[in-house]
Amino acid sequence: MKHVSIVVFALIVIFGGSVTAQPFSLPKLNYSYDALEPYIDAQTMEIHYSKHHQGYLNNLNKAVANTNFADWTIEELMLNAEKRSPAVRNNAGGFYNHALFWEILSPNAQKTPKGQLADEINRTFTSLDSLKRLMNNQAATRFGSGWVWLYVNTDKKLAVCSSPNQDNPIMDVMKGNRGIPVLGIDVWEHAYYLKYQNKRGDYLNAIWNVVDWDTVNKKYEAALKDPFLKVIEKNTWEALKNFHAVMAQTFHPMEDGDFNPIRQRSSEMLDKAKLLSTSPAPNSFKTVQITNAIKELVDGAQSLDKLVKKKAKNDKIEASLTKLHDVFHKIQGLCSNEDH
Ligand code: MN3
Repeated sequence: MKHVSIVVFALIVIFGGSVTAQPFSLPKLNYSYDALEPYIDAQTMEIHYSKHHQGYLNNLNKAVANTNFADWTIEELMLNAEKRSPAVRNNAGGFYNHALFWEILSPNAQKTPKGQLADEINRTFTSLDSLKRLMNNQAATRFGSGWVWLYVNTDKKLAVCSSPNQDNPIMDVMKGNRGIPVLGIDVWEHAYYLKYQNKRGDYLNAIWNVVDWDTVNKKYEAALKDPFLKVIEKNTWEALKNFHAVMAQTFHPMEDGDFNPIRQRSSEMLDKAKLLSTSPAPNSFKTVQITNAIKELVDGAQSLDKLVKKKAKNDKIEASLTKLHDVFHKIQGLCSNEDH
């Protein structure tokens, strides 16, 4: 027994230590470096996977080590990329984007989409060929390094966009093009230069031969149910964000005993609450519960503003703002997936 516990303890020290130091690891490549020949050459594949992707991974692990976001998932890092360092943004993107890229490429690629994805492509882009033309065009006109994306947006519709560097539609930095990627094409020179040199267009025409629509189809079905789609929908609800800003900048000072911000901004808070109630909510949040909670928010902001205008005492203001803060958090909770 004693020996067993010593061995278990030693294993915990060895593996437990390495897991916390290196939260992310390189996903396995499911085919050999030469498997995508002649469309993507073996040397490009080897350098791209073992040097570039490995490099993003190493730098990501370095960038998150010993930070307060060291245990965040890759999605959480990307959803909150704007406030992180460029090292986190670039390497989280580089790590995630390449993992997706290897996954959607295959030497035995299914050449056309099927089922619901095929219907959606025809409905949105008229045909697979016109989708390819649109993506090739966005890839060709992307200045410098970047990606072109087919993604599911917050209305659960397909959309195409391109991004600079290693950004992608999950990231908060991608204003107006947010969603879950289902197909990404790397248009950095490191993805094609050895074989195609400056002829990015030839690389783009060739790569469709190894894009596996069977995998893209699975990505599409998963994206429609992805809980992060709802997080993006909530985070892009401008009226809610604008109300939140005034709430945060008045409630927290009040908690510290400073009533000046709320006494100066109660009418602004009422205006933001009214805007929230009159502007259309995102599709997922058009529920009776949320609509009623927003009405409650407008009523609460109205009473608070009246108290401020009457120059009421601090304890009255505090009770009213605390109640309003609770209503706001009720709305936040109703918009999140707190039920699972
Ligand atoms: Mn690359």
